[in-house]
Amino acid sequence: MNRQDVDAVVVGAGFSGLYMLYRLREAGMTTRAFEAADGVGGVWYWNRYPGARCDSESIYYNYTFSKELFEEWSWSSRYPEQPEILDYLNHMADKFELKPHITFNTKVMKASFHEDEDRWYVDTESGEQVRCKYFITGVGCISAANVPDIPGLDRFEGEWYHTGHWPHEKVDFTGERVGVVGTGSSGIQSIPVIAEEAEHLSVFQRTPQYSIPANNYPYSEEFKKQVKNDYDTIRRQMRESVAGLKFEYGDRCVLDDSPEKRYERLQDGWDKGGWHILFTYNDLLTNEEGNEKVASFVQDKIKEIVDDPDTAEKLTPDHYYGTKRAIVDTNYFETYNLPHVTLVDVKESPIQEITETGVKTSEGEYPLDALVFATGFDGMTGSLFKMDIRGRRDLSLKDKWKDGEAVRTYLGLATAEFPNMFMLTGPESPSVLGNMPAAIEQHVEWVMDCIEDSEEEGVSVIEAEEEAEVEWSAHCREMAESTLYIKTDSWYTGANIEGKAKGFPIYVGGYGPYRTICDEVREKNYEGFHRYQREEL
Ligand code: NA7
Repeated sequence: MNRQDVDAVVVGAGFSGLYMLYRLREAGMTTRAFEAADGVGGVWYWNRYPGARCDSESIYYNYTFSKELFEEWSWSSRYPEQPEILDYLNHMADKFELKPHITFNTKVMKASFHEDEDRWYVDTESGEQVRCKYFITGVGCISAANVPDIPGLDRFEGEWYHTGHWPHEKVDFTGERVGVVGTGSSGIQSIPVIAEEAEHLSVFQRTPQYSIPANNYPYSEEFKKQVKNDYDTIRRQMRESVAGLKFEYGDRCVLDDSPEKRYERLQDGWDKGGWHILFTYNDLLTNEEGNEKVASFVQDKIKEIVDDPDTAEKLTPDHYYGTKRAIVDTNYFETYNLPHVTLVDVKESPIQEITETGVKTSEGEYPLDALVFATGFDGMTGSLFKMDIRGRRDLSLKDKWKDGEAVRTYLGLATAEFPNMFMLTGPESPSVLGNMPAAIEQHVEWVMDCIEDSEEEGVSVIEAEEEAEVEWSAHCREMAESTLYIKTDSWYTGANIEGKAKGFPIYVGGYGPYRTICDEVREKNYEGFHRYQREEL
């Protein structure tokens, strides 16, 4: 077999894979990068559904490693839309001439560590094999699409789509009866836009969600100029804050305020839009009574917006606010006031099957020309498990992390028995609880430092120690258990995927503190990692 030998293989060409590839190449390392799609972008390549946009504010949703890149790019509005993010990532990849170093349309099927050589062997779908020292995954943590196993889908005579695998050509719903299953971020963003076209829209909701108006607006030319002058501040906020953008928790607890003052603050957050409410109080995610007060504010808003009381009741969530990923919308609840939009509560009347012509629930059939699954992803581990990753003694990652509770990593970056493998935005890192590009830059920079330090010191193998990862996992779990996150089913816990064991493989301590921990590990000569030269074996 014709096998290439390189220093590092990177899987994925989204935000994380692109930056990792750039840094490796800057360091003079030989690389291969593989990407399943025929272009860069990662989740932003695939998530092209109507209304797709990011819920981080644009000026934070970019890299800051290059001041020049930051200054030459201008976002058009407060929240970046999918086409603009994709343009940005293409611009970055072109600027740094990364595309010639990426093999597109190619899935990595298998990666196995050969202990006798301390090398990874990476096999692709096209039959190519590459041998490398470092195996780095930039596969995202919410990128393995979940299409629910509803009987009859194969019989459906209309078109069906998953929001995370949207066709490239525009899908025109004009004059069609459309069904949307799922009301997470993707459903909530796409429902108002689909409703503008469809003749009739039926929304199949399993769990109602809190959502806050985005209050989106175009950036003025003056603001765009000002942002370029604020590079240092924005970079610092992204690196040091708790969630990788401008927000910091203040010193106020929910119950510190009188009901009137609390209403005033929450109303202010509601008017500003986006994630403001989430950061108004510092104990929102730890204090049940406080959380209920904030939840009740949003519940009342839903009932004010939605005209029909029965529909409003069905749209009103009863879980703790903020414990599912906070959603930001444009006209979501207002859409249910349109005469051609119907809400179907599938907890009350479950979907029984999909027929040739629609969706059948226990209460009857909804005739449909098109069906959209906005049913999310097998989060955290799904995209890693799509590859057959094997460490020492042919141990598969899937077997090592057999169920949710068994996910074990050290810092979310590495896992014992899988030497020289690094995961960008891996399970048990804090990345999904904030602004991803900020988490990604930190991960890539730490991994690059680690590789360069090792190369300089002549260390050929670096592997998380079992003890360190047991401790890190226990720490992550303990911290999660002190919050309300674990009291709500979500893709964070794995509860959205049938048969997946529940856990909470996320570090909830925040980006800033996590960065400090990672830096300390490096300062202590990679404490918790076993590093050696092959000769020592
Ligand atoms: P999410 O947030 O996981 O939302 C998926 C939605 O689909 C959610 O409402 C689910 O209900 C629903 N769902 C999942 N399976 C089913 C079945 N079988 N029947 C009915 N409804 C179902 O995914 P998104 O794509 O919206 O967003 C993912 C992330 O991307 C988001 O958090 C942002 O970070 C960006 P459930 O709540 O599980 O009862």
